[in-house]
Amino acid sequence: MNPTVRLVALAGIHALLADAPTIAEVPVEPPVQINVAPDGGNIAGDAANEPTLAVDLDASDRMVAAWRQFDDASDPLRTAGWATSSDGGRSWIFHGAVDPGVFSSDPVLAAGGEGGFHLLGLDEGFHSCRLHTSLDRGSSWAPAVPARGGDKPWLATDPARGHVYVFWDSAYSCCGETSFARSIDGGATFENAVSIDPPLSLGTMTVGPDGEVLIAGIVDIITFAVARSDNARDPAAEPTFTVAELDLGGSFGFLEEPNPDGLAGMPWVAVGRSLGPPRAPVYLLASVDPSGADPLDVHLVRSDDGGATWTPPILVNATATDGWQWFGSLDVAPDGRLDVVWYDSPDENDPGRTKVLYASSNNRGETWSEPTLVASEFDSHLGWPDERDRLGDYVHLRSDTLGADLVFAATYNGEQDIYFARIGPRDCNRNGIPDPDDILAGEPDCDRDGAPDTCEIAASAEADDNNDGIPDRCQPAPRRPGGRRIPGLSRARTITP
Ligand SMILES: [Ca+2]
Ligand SMILES: [Ca+2]
Ligand SMILES: [Ca+2]
Ligand SMILES: [Ca+2]
Repeated sequence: MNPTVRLVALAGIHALLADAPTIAEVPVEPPVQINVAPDGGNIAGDAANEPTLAVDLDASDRMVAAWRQFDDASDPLRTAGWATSSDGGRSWIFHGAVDPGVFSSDPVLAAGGEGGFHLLGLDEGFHSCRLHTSLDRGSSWAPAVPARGGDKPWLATDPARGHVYVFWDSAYSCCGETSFARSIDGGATFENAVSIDPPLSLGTMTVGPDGEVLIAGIVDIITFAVARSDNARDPAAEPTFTVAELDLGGSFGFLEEPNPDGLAGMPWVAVGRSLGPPRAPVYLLASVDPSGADPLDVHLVRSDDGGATWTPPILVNATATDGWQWFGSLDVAPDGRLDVVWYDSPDENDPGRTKVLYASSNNRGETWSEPTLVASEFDSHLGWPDERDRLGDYVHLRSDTLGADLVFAATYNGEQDIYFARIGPRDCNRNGIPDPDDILAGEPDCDRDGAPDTCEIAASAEADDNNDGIPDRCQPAPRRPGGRRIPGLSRARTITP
């Protein structure tokens, strides 16, 4: 079933274009299922949730997704399922488990340098993690290395420095009270774990423009926090953290009716990159239970001084405050635009009725666009895998110049499956101009599929064996001696001499 899509007007998705209108439509492509059979059809009887996404740093149409894959929804065994796309998420190849038959949970992906990817997984027993590294753009994975860790792990990379960072809940730690470990050799080995005081849990992590490491989490049920390290980037220093405790205007959401045995989402941290001053505003966002009858809303706070002071809580889902706004997730675009998605379950008599919405802000979170529908209604109560009554604990949103890529779990087949959605115009060469406009302006698209040739070659979606920047299958046909073209061989294929 294809979720229906509608377009709504909202502010500023074209903010990079000097002459762009301030109101623009946000196109959303119909979600595409990722955990599919080779023919693209649904695999019946499985369950899949907690997806994560990483985009190749050198070719944005090349992506890797991973998730908790239960091959049998009635069996608690899950593995790290993984899939790749070479066409910007329009289609996916599901490769199976990274470690077939081996328990792995809570997968988190991050891009490394030179087409590399890292995949962190939680081991059986929930007190250690392993890191897989792919040096072939997600096509295969090297054997995993120990990565310290523990339950509710998160992963971030600093490709410029070759650093890989792992964060986890100190209550489920591999090693005493610790919750953070660093690799300074591209994920080959990890240093001794360090602690963060006070300890944070259930968090996410990112790396800012100056190599600062930022971790979001909770200290207790009503206290959110952002931990910051300014020396993790220095390979000679042992990483240390300062922790800012924050009031997000509500308590941490979990065990809520749309997701009875799971979280209402993770606390997300993001940092602005090019707006300035301030150079790098820091944001924390989560679904929280505010005071009053409303069970759950998405709230955001911002710091413009590196985490010393923070704004009061800002309501993100301003036009849909009834019911549960859960799985609130945040990322920030290169120009500073904030992108947020959440699962919207407004019916208190039928809390499983859920759709996915998106909103953006072009003024550092002060005001938010009207929500755009990303994925039409499904029942979040369907297809719970054996272990617990939940649709996982999170989804994953990755912003770019003109929009965002989302991986999420939904039940359109009557069971839990993983989907990809493109929100906003595609900009595969990251020049701030939508692909169709680049093509209209002369960017070659020899197969007329709407994707510029340069992007398709970069993502290895098209072969370019002679390195001339023209996809081989668009190459003029070889000539016979005498100069006549061989009939029937123009664009589709070439002759091998
Ligand atoms: Ca399925
Ligand atoms: Ca609400
Ligand atoms: Ca472009
Ligand atoms: Ca093309």
